[in-house]
Amino acid sequence: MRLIKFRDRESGSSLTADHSRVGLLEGDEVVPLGSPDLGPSPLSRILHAEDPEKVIRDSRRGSIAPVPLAKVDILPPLDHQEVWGAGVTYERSKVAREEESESAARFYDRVYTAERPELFFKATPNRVAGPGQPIRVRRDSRWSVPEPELALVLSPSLKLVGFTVGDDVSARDIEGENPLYLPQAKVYDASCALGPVITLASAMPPRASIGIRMEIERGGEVVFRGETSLARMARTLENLIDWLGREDRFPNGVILLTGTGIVPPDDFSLEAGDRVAIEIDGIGTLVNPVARGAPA
Ligand code: DO4
Ligand code: MG
Repeated sequence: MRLIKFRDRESGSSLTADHSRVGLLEGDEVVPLGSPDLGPSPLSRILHAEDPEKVIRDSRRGSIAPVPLAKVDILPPLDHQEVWGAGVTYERSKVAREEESESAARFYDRVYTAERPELFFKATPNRVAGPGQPIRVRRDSRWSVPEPELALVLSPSLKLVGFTVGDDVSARDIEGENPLYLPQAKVYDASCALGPVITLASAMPPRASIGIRMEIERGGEVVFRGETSLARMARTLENLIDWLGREDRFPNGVILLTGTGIVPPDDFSLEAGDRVAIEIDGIGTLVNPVARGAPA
């Protein structure tokens, strides 16, 4: 089952009313989940239930006619969850970070092999772009990249309920200058993208077979293409979840980005007008244009 958070295009983008709804993505149609019991945070209501599939089946019963996907705006698949990130979980990320950071290079090797993973706060929901919405390059960065990452959707009890595609957009020059600048390299408006759907954990392919691919287009041409596989991650998902939950509670659930295994070459930086497409098996493709400057 693939859940989608959406808004009918006709309802406009009024700031005073939340017209968001949740549905099931089936082919190129969205089956809206209609039950009023789902309340004001319907996505969380489903994902945090004891048995999400039962809630979906029950709320599907009274549901209205399917809507063509082409007629809806897809929203980021979260309500009130914080987004956290894990880092240096693939060798490729370790090597790239060692190269970008002269003075702090040894810290990346140390965290790659250490028992404790790197975990950092990444975004509040208002900093997250949905499918088709611009991700941003900071105005004070000359070297920024997208980071395609498998994102875990965790309930308040840290049960792994689903998966989505994540982009941990990062300013490599700011991160490389001094590790104390990491929050500025990572956390700013539209520095994170999520979507297009949440695939329930029960519907995902076997972990070892999950491929992750990224393509970046500039002026209609592909300027970077890369791929990796979840099998190349140096840690287990359960290890990351365990560390995340040691001293923090997440009453609204939490999204955890699991680190990147695809890093463009060092002479590549995102530019305004680029188009980033990240595909993960079992979930789909998250596409975002790139902007620089103040968010709309
Ligand atoms: O410390 C750097 C962040 C690493 C990261 O975001 C990643 O490996 O994906
Ligand atoms: Mg990352």
